Amino acid sequence: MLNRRKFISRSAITSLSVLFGTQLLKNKSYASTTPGNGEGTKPLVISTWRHGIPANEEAMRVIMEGGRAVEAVEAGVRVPEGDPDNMSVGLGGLPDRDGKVTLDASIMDETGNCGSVCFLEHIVHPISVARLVMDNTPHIMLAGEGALQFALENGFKKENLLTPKAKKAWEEWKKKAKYEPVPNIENHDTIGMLAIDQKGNLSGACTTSGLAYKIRGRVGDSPIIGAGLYVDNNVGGATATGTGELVIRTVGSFLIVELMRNGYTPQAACEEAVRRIANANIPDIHKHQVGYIAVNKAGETGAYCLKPGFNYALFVNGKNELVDSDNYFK
Ligand code: SD4
Repeated sequence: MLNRRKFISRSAITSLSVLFGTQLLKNKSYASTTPGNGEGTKPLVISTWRHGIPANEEAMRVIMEGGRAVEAVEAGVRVPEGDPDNMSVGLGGLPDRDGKVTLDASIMDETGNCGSVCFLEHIVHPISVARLVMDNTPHIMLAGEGALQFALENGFKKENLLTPKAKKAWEEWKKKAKYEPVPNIENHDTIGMLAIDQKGNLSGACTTSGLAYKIRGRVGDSPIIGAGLYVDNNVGGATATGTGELVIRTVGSFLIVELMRNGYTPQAACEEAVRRIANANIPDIHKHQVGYIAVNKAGETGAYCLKPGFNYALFVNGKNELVDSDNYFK
């Protein structure tokens, strides 16, 4: 039980942070200059990178047929997962430095339920395994061998995910990189997706083969609830792409949702989360990319990234378009 002194000091801290938060909101540099799509239109699907366009298409089809947002995001991100030409998600993803494809994925629904898998091998659709963890177990995250065993017990097929194209890229990398891990590989991109269905409910999904040529066993932000993905149906959702280590250490997606809870627009919240990373004294920060997308309960969207090059797909009002994100390092 809290004693009185502890209670008072905790209340003081809470009041200070509330005051500080209010002050941040009044401070112009923390207010958004980019209003997202501003319209707040629903239903809506938003997802990271160009592969978000066909993924959004599938997610919106599910929503228009009356499906739940959680069903839509699962169906949507399965599109790039199953595409052998997509070298950053599921089948055909670039391997770790030992030539093994290891996958991370997470999903979160409108009730706050969530599930994830990490360091999973041989399964084309890790997002569907994450959904089963969420729906059919008392747990949230399954890892490696155990996640694979669970998938196989539930009817998933064991497959070779290393396509000839990804194997060739890995062999080339080994020659030049002399087997050194690298912090970030351009064009190696996760799909994070957020959707609002016809009932106005929010869900999200995030799936990736992680950083290319990572050390075996490395897990990124994508399967970590609060880092790579977070959804609160009363507030909004956020998801991340880029160097997962930077997202994990700043708990990026949870931060964005909490900022929105405190009155930030999705755009201002994404900007603040990127600013935290930019100001965190990270060596060689300019070598890294992190991109966030967010949506609030009203259907307003936002996106922001560290450096130029991040884009996202937004499907709203019958139009599914690729949008360039604004960035911190100009
Ligand atoms: C990770 N965030 O594993 C993922 C990788 C990624 O652009 O998104 N790369 O850290």
